[in-house]
Amino acid sequence: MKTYKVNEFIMRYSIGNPFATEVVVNKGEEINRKDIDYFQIDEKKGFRFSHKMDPRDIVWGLGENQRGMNKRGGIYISYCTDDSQHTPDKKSLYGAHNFLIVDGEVKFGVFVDYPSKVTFDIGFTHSDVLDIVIDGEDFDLYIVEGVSLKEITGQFLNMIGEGYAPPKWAFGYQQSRWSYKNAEEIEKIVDSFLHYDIPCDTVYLDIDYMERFKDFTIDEESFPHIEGFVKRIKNKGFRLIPIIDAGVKIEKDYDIYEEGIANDHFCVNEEGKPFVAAVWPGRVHFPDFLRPETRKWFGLKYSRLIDWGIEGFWNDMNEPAIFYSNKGLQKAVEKAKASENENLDIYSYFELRDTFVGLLNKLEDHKDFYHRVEGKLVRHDLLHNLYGYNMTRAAAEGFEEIQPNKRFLLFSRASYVGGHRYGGIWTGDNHSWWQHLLLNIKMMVSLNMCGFLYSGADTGGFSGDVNAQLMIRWMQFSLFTPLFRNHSAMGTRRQEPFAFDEGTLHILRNTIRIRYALIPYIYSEYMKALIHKNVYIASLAFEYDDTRSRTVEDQLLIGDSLMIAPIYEENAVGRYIWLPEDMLLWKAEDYRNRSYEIYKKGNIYLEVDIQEIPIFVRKNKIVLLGKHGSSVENLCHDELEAIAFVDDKAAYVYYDDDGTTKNYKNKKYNEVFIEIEKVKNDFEITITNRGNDTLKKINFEILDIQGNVNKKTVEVS
Ligand code: MIG
Repeated sequence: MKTYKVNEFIMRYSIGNPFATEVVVNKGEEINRKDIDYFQIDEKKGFRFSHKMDPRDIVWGLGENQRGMNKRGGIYISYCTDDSQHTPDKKSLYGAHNFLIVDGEVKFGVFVDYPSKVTFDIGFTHSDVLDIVIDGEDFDLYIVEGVSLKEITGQFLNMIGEGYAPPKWAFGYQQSRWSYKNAEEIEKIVDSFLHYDIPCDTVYLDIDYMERFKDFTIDEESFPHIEGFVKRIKNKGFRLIPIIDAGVKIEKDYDIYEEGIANDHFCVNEEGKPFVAAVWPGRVHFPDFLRPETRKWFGLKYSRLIDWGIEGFWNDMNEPAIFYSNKGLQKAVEKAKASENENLDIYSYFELRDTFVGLLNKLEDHKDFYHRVEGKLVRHDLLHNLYGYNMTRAAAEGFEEIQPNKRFLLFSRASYVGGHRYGGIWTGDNHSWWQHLLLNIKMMVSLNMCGFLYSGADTGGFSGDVNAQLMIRWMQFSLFTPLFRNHSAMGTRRQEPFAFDEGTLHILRNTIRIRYALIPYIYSEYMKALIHKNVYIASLAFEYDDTRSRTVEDQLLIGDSLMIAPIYEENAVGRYIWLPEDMLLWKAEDYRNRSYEIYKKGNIYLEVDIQEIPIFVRKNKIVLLGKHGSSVENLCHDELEAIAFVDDKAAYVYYDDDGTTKNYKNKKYNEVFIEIEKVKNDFEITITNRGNDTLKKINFEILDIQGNVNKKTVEVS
């Protein structure tokens, strides 16, 4: 073991010969130390790191995973998995996010940089022991120190590099569904949004747009004259976002396939021949995204769609998902043939059935193919968690060459820590279940801690039929997540806002409009979090240190000023809420008619009607609001509303930029500094404008602790 000091907060313990995942750039300076803080190490089989937890310790993190914000009580396995049944007993989902924080009297963070299987047993086997088991002997383990949850997270985010900024329009509402089968149907969706006057920025193209599920192709029968079509939809104010899958169809004369073969871009089997697996298009090869040459080749292919006028993509099936391999299928078929004349009983019947079911995403198949890393063959399962990460990296690196200064929308299903630099993620195939709304709420905290700020779930649920109530409650939550997309599976109940009854449509319209009205705040908070290496969504524990606040699992902080308490139970007419300090409640319904109530610190039961969204403004904080528009680009921000809850003094920095380029990286953004101070019985407002040429005035509604409202308008120069 070698020890390195990365900086004054972070130590790296390097075991064996770790694979270059390229997640951490600054590897630190070697120092002479042979023991590791916080953990006991057992090297018998693989490596086991054990830490004794205090009964009150909370364990945060692990990104995309099941269970609570507090991960205690479960086992979690980092091994990117395409499993569409996100039931509470599942140990792996699509991401591998090996960062956690033990938070108690003693606090520290751990990041395991290892691209294959890592098991986190967090008090499951022994209730007071955290065990991290690494199935390998070459990895880096980082220990991150700091005085608070917030500081440790900040140090970690700082170490893994600046996150991805989507274009500003990607903060609008997005409509998706698997089965929009042709151009006409897409246009009908677009026209419905316009007809019903519901803001929306994008419509998605799922696999239905491709010619027989082949990447970078278009089905010309269903989508004739694609360029003109993209333009027409764009003129109506919408962008089309196509899906790209990981597997490349094996088909003679399909140019991507031919080029891949000619230039050795595909993963290979033991004999060095391209590995064959089956996914959507039937048999495919997998591009070897771990090779820079292959990333470059594949990444530049996106230009084909960019030439049609496309500005955003989602990368799917990149765990990679495998329906079956030739070997697996052959075995299963042989088994079926052999049992043709058998009297299948309960055991043999289920065994036969499971042979077929088990063809999906088999670990054995991962051991049958290889990547070529610097001329050497490396078995896929040993690098598995880097596949989706590198597919998304390929796309991002491609965009960088195609249009270096343009921000594209990009997000992925599979991911690894570090992937947040290239794109966002969505949380895959959830269900239209209330439990998955709650899971979504909890997961946003750990995703943010791992850097995935641009993330969100399929709003309304992917599988299964959603009812109006769940759709409303889910929308009321997702309006706070940066990626705000309604997506559903083929064959399920339609879940566009206008697929419901009139009353529901009315509520959904108002809900989406609230999102658009909040864009000045949401975008500002997102970009500040990105630039300053903070989270955008956090648990209350990030700001409040009392026991009650530290254990609240169903309320969230959104940016610096807001706390939300979503409704996530069927037929609920209200809920219990913990107020960690005095707060101002805005029960949002139609954002243009606002009323407020002040609540004292403590527990409350709040009645919440179906059309209401409880939004709390924290003490001495300010939130900015504009008006809605049909799309983000149609928002007008020359006049803003400020809701402030001020005891003595409040301050806010309103960030904005061009929303389309990467110039913000060179400090080309504008900031408006707002300060409110209570002076005797009045409030003094100071505004300093650094470069915002749009904003002309702000209308303030300032509430004090007693609930007195003070209205003022201030010109901005
Ligand atoms: O096996 O492209 O998670 O969002 O709609 C299903 C079809 C493949 C899985 C994605 C989902 C997408 C679906 N895909």
